Amino acid sequence: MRLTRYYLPLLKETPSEAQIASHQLMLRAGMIRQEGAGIYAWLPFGFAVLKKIEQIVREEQNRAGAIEMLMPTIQQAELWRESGRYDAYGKEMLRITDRGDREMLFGPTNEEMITEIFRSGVRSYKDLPKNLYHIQWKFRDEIRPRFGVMRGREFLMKDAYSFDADKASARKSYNRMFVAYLRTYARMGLTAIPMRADTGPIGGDLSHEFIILADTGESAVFCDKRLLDLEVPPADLDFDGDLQPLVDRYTNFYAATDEKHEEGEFTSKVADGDRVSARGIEVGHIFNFGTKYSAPMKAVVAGPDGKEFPVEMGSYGVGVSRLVGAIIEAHHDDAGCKWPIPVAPFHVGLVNLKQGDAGTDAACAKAYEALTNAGVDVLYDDTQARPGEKFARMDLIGLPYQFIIGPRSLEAGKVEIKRRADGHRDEMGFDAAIDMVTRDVKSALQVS
Ligand code: 5CA
Repeated sequence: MRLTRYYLPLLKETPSEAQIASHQLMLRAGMIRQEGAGIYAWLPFGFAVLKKIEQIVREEQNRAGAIEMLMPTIQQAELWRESGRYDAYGKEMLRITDRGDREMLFGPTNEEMITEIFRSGVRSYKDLPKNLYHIQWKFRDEIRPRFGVMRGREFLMKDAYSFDADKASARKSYNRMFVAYLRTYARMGLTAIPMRADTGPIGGDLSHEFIILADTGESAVFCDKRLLDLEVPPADLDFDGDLQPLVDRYTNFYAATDEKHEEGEFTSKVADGDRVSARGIEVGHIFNFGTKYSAPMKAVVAGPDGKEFPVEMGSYGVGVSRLVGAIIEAHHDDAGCKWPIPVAPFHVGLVNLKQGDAGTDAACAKAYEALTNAGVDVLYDDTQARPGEKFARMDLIGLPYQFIIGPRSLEAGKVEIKRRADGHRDEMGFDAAIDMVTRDVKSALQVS
């Protein structure tokens, strides 16, 4: 993509309404635009990141055996009366009436709807287990939307719902999502720690929040430092096997959010030097709530003896749009974003230091073609801006590699490569540079 043809409205000044780095950088780097309190338009650069995150979430859900579908954003109040949550949900629910005065709502979550869908299609325990998910916009009329996409009113969530015949099988479904989540966040360059958590309006007693440690996080959290060093489960893991030992390896360490924190247990279980009390960003939340919805909504199946019983359920959320902010919180510096390769909107920023010069123009065209042919996504700064402005812009938008071509280096038969993550710079021959960047990008995109 040529920058002169792209839509990347950058801001020079830090907007005063943005208090945390990710919100400031998303506005400055032309990723989002506020259209109302907690409501954002996703501009092309931000949308590209959102789609990459969504795709990683999808691949890991599929790997764990969940099946994708799509439910509508608008729901009927009637369904929520069946579960008893219509009144209980309170002012966070955006309630709507249609022209026939029917009560509707913009879905804040989908337990009721998926339970209705399940009960209309499944009759026998033989059809279980099942896990269905979608990636869809939600609306919650938060009292205090803030920090940009971190706490929005309209936000994108992946929500999965599992259905099992008994508690032991439901635990297996829970474990599959637990492990899928560890892989999902790791692929985005994040270390997410599963923590014992409160269940709020979703309900149930078994629940974990997945938390990224960050000073700007909204939750106070407590955990064992050793959790940060655990190995990520591999891609070829057998999701039909027994995942309990793997899950136990994580949950044996102390980790809890504020609401579930037990100071006595924390100090007795965790050595002095390993105690972390910090702030964190909740990027996912998984729940097992038994028959909380299936019993009142009569989502039943027939057992081997023909007798009907309500199914065991769980739900599993990932904050897809929140993750864009969370990744920036984890990967940025004073100059701007530093995108990990798997979620980067483009892999390489190609900088022509003397646009209009026949030599640099031709070398840039050649680099653009070679990288693109090798499957590397390039944003080519082909504007007339001065080098200083081009460098600042590239640092702000944070593409993993900068490929810098100017008359001086060309004369020496070289190009300059800057790695945004650590600022490392290298001068090398044209072909060697293309090879190195291509190799690095390919290996970072390899899923293992
Ligand atoms: N139905 C369940 C799980 S599918 C559920 O709704 N869980 S939740 O309320 O915990 O939300 C799931 C995830 O969505 C959270 O972990 C968080 O990452 C994200 N999320 C929740 N509220 C917001 C919000 N206002 N803005 C952005 N992301 C949010």
